[in-house]
Amino acid sequence: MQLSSVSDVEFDASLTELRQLAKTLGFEVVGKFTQKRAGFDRTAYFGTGKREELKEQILENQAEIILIDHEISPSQAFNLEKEAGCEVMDRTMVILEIFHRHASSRYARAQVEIARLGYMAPRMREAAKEAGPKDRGRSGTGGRSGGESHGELDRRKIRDRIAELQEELDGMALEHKTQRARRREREGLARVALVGYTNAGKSTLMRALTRSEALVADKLFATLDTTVRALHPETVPRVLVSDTVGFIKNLPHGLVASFKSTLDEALEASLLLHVVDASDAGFGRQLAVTEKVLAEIGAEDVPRLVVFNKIDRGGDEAALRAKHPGCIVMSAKREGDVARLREAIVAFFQRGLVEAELFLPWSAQKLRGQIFATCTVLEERADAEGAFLRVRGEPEAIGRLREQLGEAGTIRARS
Ligand SMILES: Nc1nc2c(ncn2[C@@H]2O[C@H](COP(=O)(O)OP(=O)(O)OP(=O)(O)O)[C@@H](O)[C@H]2O)c(=O)[nH]1
Ligand SMILES: [Mg+2]
Repeated sequence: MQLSSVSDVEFDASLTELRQLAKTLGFEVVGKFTQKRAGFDRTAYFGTGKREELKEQILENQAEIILIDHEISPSQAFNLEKEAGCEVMDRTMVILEIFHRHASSRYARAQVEIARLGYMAPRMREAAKEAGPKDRGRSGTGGRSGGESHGELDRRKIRDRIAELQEELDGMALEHKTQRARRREREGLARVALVGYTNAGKSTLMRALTRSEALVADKLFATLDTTVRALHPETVPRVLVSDTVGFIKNLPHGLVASFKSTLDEALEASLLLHVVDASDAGFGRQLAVTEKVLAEIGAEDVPRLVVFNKIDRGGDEAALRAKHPGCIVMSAKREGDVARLREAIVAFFQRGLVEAELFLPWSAQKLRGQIFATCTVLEERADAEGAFLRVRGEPEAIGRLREQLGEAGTIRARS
């Protein structure tokens, strides 16, 4: 339904996206049904006359599901479903369903389940209220693949389940945090996170930059888990790149909340690569949505590099450069472009580096590996007591080495 506040272009883009979401779920779109209206009908989303038309179109196309490009209330969904005689899924439900299908790790599965339970609870109440005690097997709106019938669970059980999952998640989040802290300790602070709208090409860039096997697919929300890999070929200091879950317009609130911890990865990065699909006519909106979500999770101050990707498929390179100074315009499919991006990343991390001289006594050789992992060694001399190393690295990394070398090591930061 097109509300009067929504332009035609915006409306079309949103419906195209819904079509893509449907495709991701494996649905075949058989018809499109739109209405311009000042507001939603409170009973059943569409107005009475329009609902009659819709019913006809459903019969004609033998449609099995109606996808609504808004989040609608449980009673609207229920009434529309009853009247149209087929299942109704709203945008939120569609997105939750995709997340549900794509979640593979224990962590992502728990996050998605919390969001789904939060969404389903009021809808199941509605269904139970309307259906009466006889029809208890019904799982409510869009309960298409609920697995075990959540319709059976009463409110309290749902609350308990959410609490239980939350506890499990908190435990895992703590574990992740410890892992991250350990990684930071070991490998330094050079962290880059790929963020951006879903399908922009984040995982493709992850693969190209780290030569890893990240999952790439022409689907929305192919990636739900954060993965971390080192930039390849390796640099000194090692730069770690993480791939994150994509964003979308009207990301369901439950998902924003439950994926926050996954996105902590982005928060802890020193640099965000904001990947944008330059070939998409609606990239401006996608860019804005991503910025908004980044602000919501508190990452608005992390330095970022805007990467306009898929330029091989179209887009106005000169206009992009003029409008976004300092941006990178590229195609993940071109090796030369990926190399340029890599250079830009490395340059970012080398900006703040300092040179220092460091004395490593023969008794402290076990620190040698750490020095080579976190700094570039520019020169090395040895004498009877140990080795002198002239190194370049992050001030923090050098500070850490200084602490560990203690009295024995002499370090003079030259900046
Ligand atoms: N032509 C072209 N296609 C690209 C480019 N980069 C990525 N793609 C394609 O775009 C699709 C989506 O790529 P992904 O890397 O999975 O996108 P993503 O941002 O990780 O998406 P989500 O994980 O769903 O958020 C895939 O079919 C890629 O092959 C590019 O520079 N040019
Ligand atoms: Mg991905």
